[in-house]
Amino acid sequence: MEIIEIRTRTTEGLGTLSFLESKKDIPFEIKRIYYTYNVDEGLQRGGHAHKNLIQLLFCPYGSIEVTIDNGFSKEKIILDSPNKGLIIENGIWRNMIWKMKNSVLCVAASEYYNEQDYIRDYDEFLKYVKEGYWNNENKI
Ligand code: T46
Repeated sequence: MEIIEIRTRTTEGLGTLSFLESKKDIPFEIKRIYYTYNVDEGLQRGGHAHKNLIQLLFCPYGSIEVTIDNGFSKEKIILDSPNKGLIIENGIWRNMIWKMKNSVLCVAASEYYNEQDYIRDYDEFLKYVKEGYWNNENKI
């Protein structure tokens, strides 16, 4: 897990622009972008880990609490600023709670969508962790 500050330029009187580049600001090539919106306050999404996928999460509008869990410990991160990014490696269980209605969650992903890459059962996730599937390299 890594929290990054997304590069940002403010032009006087014209607002602010944030940007990031593959392999410069984040440690992977972006193969996919997706975003989640129209979500009511208090709703929770996620509840899965990825076998191989690495992602950057950021919230350009609103406030979203992300809980990450490596099978040993959990940590909560609030994405509440457009220039704050959270890199989540593979082998990490995640949940996201919408702290503000209509908050937008944007994700840059290292791989194309592949349902086979998901672990959606928590006990199965713990089994992968205990068997050393990720060699414990991705501990929080
Ligand atoms: C993650 C968190 C942060 C696709 O068809 N293509 C896609 O690229 C994605 C991401 C999803 N889907 C389908 C799969 C489901 O039928 O869209 C539906 C909703 O996906 P899911 O329930 O997995 O959404 P979240 O918000 O729980 O999780 C998503 C990502 O799936 C996941 O990788 O890390 O956002």
